[in-house]
Amino acid sequence: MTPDLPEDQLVDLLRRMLVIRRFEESLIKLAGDFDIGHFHVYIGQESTGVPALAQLQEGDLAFTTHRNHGHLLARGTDPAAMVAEILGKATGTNNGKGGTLHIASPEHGFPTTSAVTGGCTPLATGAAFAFSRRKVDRVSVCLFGDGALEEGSYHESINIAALEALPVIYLCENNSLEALGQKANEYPSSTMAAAPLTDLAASFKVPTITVDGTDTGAVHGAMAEAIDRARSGGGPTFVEALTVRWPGNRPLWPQLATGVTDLTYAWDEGAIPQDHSKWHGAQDGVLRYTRELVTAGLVTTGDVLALDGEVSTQIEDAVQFALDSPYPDPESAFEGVYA
Ligand SMILES: Cc1ncc(C[n+]2csc(CCOP(=O)(O)OP(=O)(O)O)c2C)c(N)n1
Ligand SMILES: [Mg+2]
Repeated sequence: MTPDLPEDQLVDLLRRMLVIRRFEESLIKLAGDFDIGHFHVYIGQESTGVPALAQLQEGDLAFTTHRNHGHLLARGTDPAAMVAEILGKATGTNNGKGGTLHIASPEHGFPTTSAVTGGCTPLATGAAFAFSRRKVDRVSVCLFGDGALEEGSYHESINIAALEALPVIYLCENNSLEALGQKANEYPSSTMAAAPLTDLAASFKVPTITVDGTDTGAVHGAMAEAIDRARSGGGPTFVEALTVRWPGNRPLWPQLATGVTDLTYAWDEGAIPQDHSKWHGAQDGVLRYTRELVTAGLVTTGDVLALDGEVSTQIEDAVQFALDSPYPDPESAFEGVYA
């Protein structure tokens, strides 16, 4: 379903999802020519991060993970500065010193990225603690994968959040739907004794909501409820968004396993190839949301292709900007170092 929002905002959500999709596809291609270190892409979870984060207000904070690119882009961080950062260029969000795993954009509400699994839970909870003590009307969103629930920091954090009724939302992006545990040559996710995962919040008396992470409207509604509870002094909420891992995210390094996304698959079922037909037909949240907007008559197929063209040009320009940018001066190596 589509979120309960005015038409221009519905189209803006699609634009943000396409920015993420084209950004990540470009990055995978770029990584063939550059050693950017180990990186993770957000393909397959755009329909969770975008409706969840686009409704935050200025001053609200979000704490992300190794799979951070989509979260930062969802709140409007400049893709050009992000590609530059990932390539280690001086024009990057963090002057090329952070790389993919440590992108920060305080002006977009991301004070830091912790790529340590479970690292974001104390950070997000601490920010909410500060909001609560200083009595400021702000919320903190903790974004993490199902794997973070294996870490002790999660349990300590949610306990304090529950006791103190902190304005924090724990958004667990559970992408293990089809592959619980680690398979040979695949990237690990979680192996939990607890099931359902919401038990790990309910036991702390924290309200929980489970949604289909490919359902933009459902994610938007769940987050609206959670944000409202946090802002009105009702304390934390645990939202679990279920997705399957994108086939290109199953190997240790991302691969364009399903090719560059062809948006015509959203309205022309006959065009969907046999390979990965389940992904294109039912599991890709971006195609699902596009299909919903077209079916509801909110956009035409021509509008979608025009929007995608604009976004693709924006991302091509971002990549070119990063490639043309200089590396930092060696003299700057000790700037921003605290000892
Ligand atoms: C403390 C810690 N242990 C191990 C890793 C290596 N690691 C990086 S991502 C990852 C899997 C995380 O799974 P999940 O949190 O479900 O996120 P997903 O990759 O599925 O989005 C692991 C184990 C790490 N970054 N930090
Ligand atoms: Mg996972």
